[in-house]
Amino acid sequence: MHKVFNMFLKLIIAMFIISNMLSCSDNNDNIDQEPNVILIFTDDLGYGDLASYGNPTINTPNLDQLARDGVKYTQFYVTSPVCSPSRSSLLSGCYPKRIDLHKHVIFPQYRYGINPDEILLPELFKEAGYHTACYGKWHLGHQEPFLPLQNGFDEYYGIPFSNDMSRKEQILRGNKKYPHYLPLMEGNDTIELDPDQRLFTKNLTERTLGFINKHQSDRFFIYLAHPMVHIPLYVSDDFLNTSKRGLYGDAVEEIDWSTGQIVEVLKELDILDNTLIFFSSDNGPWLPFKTHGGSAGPLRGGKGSTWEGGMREPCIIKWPDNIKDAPAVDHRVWSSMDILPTLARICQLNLPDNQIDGIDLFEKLIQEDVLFPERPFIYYSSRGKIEGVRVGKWKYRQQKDTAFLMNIEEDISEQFNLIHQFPELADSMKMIMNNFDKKMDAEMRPHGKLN
Ligand SMILES: [Ca+2]
Repeated sequence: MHKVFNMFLKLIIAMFIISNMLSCSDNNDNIDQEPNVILIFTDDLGYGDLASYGNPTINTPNLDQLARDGVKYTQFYVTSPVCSPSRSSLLSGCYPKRIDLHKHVIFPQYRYGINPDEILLPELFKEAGYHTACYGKWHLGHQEPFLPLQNGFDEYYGIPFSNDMSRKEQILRGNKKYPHYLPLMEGNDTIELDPDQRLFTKNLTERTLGFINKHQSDRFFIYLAHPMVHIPLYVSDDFLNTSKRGLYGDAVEEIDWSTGQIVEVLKELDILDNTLIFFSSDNGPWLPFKTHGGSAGPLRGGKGSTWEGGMREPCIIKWPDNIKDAPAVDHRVWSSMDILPTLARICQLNLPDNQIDGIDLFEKLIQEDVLFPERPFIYYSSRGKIEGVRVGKWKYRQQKDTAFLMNIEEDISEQFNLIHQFPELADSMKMIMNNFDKKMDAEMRPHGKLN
């Protein structure tokens, strides 16, 4: 048994090292001009919530068009089934545990956040001369050292944590003693408490369009992190009662509208061809909220769980025309941690000195018939506990005393536990998972803390 495991592990490590070496080659032939980048990151949107991912009742024509003009990824993962840890990976390229942000979300009473010493994606863009803006939900710490302006963004407008962490909203839900207000922030200043959430999507879109207009002749990086469709759901009057899927559908459709507006402005300014647009969500749908939560489509589970529904997300990328000749549907496995190093390659940014977990997939992403490097993908629970690993088509998952082994490619809904058929494989994967976690324990860098 031990022999099988050792061989399996050695094979994976060797493949990982080789692929890292390959992806570090210096070929930027396809890039003759560094593109603008817009990352659109929604909140709690499920794998099955867009028409292009099979939703029958939510109309998302603009996102569907983006998927047709670009690439639709079917096996894109985030690193946590909840907000703060997942967001930390997108901007740092690391597993949340490496930067000590794995233990659930940051609540208003907490006094920690992303360590200001971590070098985040916006800092890389800023250093390379890009104009940078963050609009929407931050959730990586709400005291000044942790906020966007101190971490690479020229501009920030939005809320520093989740939209349900609001006194007004909690009172509506019967929680009369809730002491915290939801700040609406402009830069480092709070400009309003418990703001009117019906205007969120619209206002954030206007900010985004304004920034694009202002910097149309330069290069820009925009992180548009919609607070929707996290509960409580709100839409502007134009979208209220307009979808077949109730308020949740209305909110998704307003985000779809927003994306359409952005594409339209880029087109008008004649910079769409040289802009990379990425669209995804921080974690899966919040299922207990029933019709106010989304759908993971064929995937099992949702927000908060390490079943696929919690961590596999819709992902669409509209590539700049000179980089990739889309369209395509891409079934290869990758994650939000790979965004930072891949964008660093495309946009000629210097990588951080600190170790990261994501890898530069540029060379492979622009080709359609090559495999991505085989490497384990690790599933951490909402509270940062190790719960699973995926290697190729196999997923091992352990929750409390129950262990599962699933063939994810043949069993997308995780209905068939094959652990008794392949006990040695399960043992090997469990070992990979636990060894990875030990490595993270040893290499973890501290989060930022107020005295
Ligand atoms: Ca979320």
